[in-house]
Amino acid sequence: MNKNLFKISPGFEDIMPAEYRELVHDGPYGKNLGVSDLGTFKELLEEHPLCAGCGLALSLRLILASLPNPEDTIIVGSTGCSSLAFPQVGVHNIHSLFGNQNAVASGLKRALKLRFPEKTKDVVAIAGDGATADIGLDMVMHSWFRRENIATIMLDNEAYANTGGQESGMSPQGTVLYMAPKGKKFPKISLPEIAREVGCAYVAVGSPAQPRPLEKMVRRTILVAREIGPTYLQVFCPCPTNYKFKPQETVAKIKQREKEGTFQTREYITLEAQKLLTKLEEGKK
Ligand SMILES: Cc1ncc(C[n+]2csc(CCOP(=O)(O)OP(=O)(O)O)c2C)c(N)n1
Ligand code: SF4
Ligand SMILES: [Mg+2]
Repeated sequence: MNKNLFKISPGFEDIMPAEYRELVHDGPYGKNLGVSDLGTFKELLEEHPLCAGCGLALSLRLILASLPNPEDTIIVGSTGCSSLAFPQVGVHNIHSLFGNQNAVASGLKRALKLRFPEKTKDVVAIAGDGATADIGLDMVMHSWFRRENIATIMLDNEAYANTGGQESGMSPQGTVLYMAPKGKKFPKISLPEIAREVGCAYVAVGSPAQPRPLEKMVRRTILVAREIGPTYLQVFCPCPTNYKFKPQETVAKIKQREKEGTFQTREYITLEAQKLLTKLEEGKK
């Protein structure tokens, strides 16, 4: 891919910030690195203002390390805890008005296809559960109905975390939060199953407790969106601040929920997507 996108103009080497120089020289662009290589390259996100132990921060780190084509990827984000990290991310990214991420991503992908027909540009909408399953649901669903070539990734912390802990459609039934003191009355929305039913070519649910499977899901989400049509990945990102557990317990929380049967990793793949993935993944071996 085009590594020249990230380079320093001649004569500016000395005055560019050290962080930027490091990113250009030691970043992952054009090197086909992944989560197994973490610790050996300059990461696309190294500092952020999110809480200690934040499942969302951990997931974002793994997602960014899993991008198949970071130099030609554009992420469209939305308001929420993740939007505090995106200004520090070394991939082109756009902040859209809360809930509008899939509408903005659709327009962007179409424009990029027209402007750079010979190039591969991956457009990935990454937003919270409130932005994806509640306030932005109409934009998300209609991008799926229109079969847009975009990947949708939800950072599911099961709450409106950034605004102090309201329940979201993705909070499990009975959840008590700072601003949901009586407990949620309705069950968690089954967005992966809805995505499958409305025609997403690839749908997956993962978590940062399993980095390698999550990496595979991220890559599949993006590669299928590139070639076939809309895809959806839901990443479980427990929030220690609003769910009141210790920062070091995040991964244990995921495992506990898995044991209780209230969190389940899964994949739904259409025949067409499976054929493509078999071809691509066989070719990689
Ligand atoms: C148009 C608009 N409506 C509402 C808000 C207020 N708001 C900011 S963040 C947020 C909740 C975000 O929840 P989620 O998408 O789950 O992200 P999280 O903070 O949990 O990561 C809300 C309602 C806003 N900023 N803009
Ligand atoms: S409030 Fe929760 S989701 Fe937001 S940064 Fe803190 S731990 Fe992460
Ligand atoms: Mg949330």
